[in-house]
Amino acid sequence: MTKRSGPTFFNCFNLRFNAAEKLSLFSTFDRDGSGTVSYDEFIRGVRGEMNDFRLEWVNKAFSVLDKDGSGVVTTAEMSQTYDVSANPAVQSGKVTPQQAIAQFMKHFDQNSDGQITREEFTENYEWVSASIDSDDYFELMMRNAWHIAGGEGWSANTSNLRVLVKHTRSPDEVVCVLNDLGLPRDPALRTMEVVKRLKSQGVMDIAKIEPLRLRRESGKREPSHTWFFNAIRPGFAADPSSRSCANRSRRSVHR
Ligand SMILES: [Ca+2]
Ligand SMILES: [Ca+2]
Repeated sequence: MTKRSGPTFFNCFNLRFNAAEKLSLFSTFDRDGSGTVSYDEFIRGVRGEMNDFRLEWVNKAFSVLDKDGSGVVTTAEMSQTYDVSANPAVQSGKVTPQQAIAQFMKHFDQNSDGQITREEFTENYEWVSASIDSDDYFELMMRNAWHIAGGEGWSANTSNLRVLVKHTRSPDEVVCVLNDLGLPRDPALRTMEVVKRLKSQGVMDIAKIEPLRLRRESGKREPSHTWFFNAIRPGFAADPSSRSCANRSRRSVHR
């Protein structure tokens, strides 16, 4: 769309604006001031921006990834956080874990310099956010995707590791491991590390632990990056099932 074709565009859709309003609208879409509105600029214009609630979750997730607080996420940091072992392509041997991490990094790394800035990370989630109408669902997706424990009711995290802790003096209890990212693969080392992390979160008198996963509630969608990759954005196929978000019960909608 150009400045000249802009008015025709608005008329086609029965959008009645005066000349000044049309010019103002055009300038809003024409982000780079080139005098034309590209498809991406148009989509981005109608997409809008994330609200503060969601932005806070994006920042929390970025902090989980940026372990040294340098302001950028490196491939090494992503490898420590994002587990590719369940990726079907890795399991079938089509790609190596390193290649899977590199592919995952590309979703965020817009300038392809091998690292992800906070701005790149946020921009990616702007697209994801645009196709999610419930803040609760957005929170649940971020908690599960980046293993941020906690949350209440509908937004309660379901992805973090749960373990059955057997105590020597008190009754057994199920405990959520607050930081379950980057655990060793070796079962013995993994158990030792989980016990260490449980102690650091205040769980004492541990005789033995057994892994548990919360059983899924029937009919409850649990968002993950599998879905995340299909979020609506230019160049990506939309996931029709994501429309069902609108039909779910919700506690609050802040967008
Ligand atoms: Ca870093
Ligand atoms: Ca980058």
